[in-house]
Amino acid sequence: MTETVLTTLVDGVLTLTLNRPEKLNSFNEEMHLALRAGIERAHSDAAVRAVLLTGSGRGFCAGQDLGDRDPRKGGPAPDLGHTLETFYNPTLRLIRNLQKPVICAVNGVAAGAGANLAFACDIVLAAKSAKFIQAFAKIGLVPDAGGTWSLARILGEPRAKALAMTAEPLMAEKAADWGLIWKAVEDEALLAEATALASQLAAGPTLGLGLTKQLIQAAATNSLDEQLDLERDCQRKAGRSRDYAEGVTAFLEKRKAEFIGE
Ligand code: T3D
Repeated sequence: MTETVLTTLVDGVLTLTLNRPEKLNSFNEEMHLALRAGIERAHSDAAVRAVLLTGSGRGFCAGQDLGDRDPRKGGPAPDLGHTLETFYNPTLRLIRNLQKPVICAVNGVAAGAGANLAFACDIVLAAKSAKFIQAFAKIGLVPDAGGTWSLARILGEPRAKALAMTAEPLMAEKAADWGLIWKAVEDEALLAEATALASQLAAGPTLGLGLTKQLIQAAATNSLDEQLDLERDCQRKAGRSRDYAEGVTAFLEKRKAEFIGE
């Protein structure tokens, strides 16, 4: 049977490739579980120092597989709250709580929960031809997978509401201009550029990068006082790491630091 998520680990980069290209990598139950298992591995496996998430074929991810939601098959309406609680929400939380960088390479259309999965990642690169669509309004749903949270926080209410209510596609370059993603790159360059970035981060001071992620995420809800305290605590931890000692030593010895991620 074809794997719904392809997994490789090379030089500390765990690459997870959504792999249902004939359905634009939309989520069925198997792919949900496989993606979650990949992120869980990133949590527990010290050999993983960065994650790269991308998709096979011409799309990144078209959200939930609507073939599995066909009302014409009869029966009671599905409990979509249950599917969010069981599948999307745990994965989103795992990505946000992972103390390692998660890079997303959006290789093509990202629709519905597929778009919002990308926005949950730490650094998002997209092919210039890629577009982000809050497709939910077209089928009578609300944005999920953290979409209302990401869009409102990053873009503010006017743009968040317009994107969510119109389901108008947002092209990658405009998404970058609006600060929703890190950058849009030439289609042919996407995977190489995203892999190079993931490799760079995987060779970095993992503990410090994880703490940096935690700090920036906490800033959205912390007061300045709370944030200053958290920076103090995180810096204390970072200052005790072997990578900090190596970084300073390498600087003083005028050589490149060799971080071990501890
Ligand atoms: O249900 C729950 O558990 C709650 C959670 C919900 C989360 C959600 O994500 S809800 C939103 C679901 N997604 C959508 O509504 C998007 C549906 N797809 C589209 O609107 C379009 O496919 C795209 C705009 C993404 C791309 O359009 P286009 O013209 O480039 O491609 P296409 O021809 O529409 O799609 C190509 C194939 O992929 C096609 O199959 P076929 O006809 O060649 O056999 C199409 O049916 C299939 N496909 C695309 N998206 C989905 C899908 N099949 C199942 N589910 C999909 N979401």
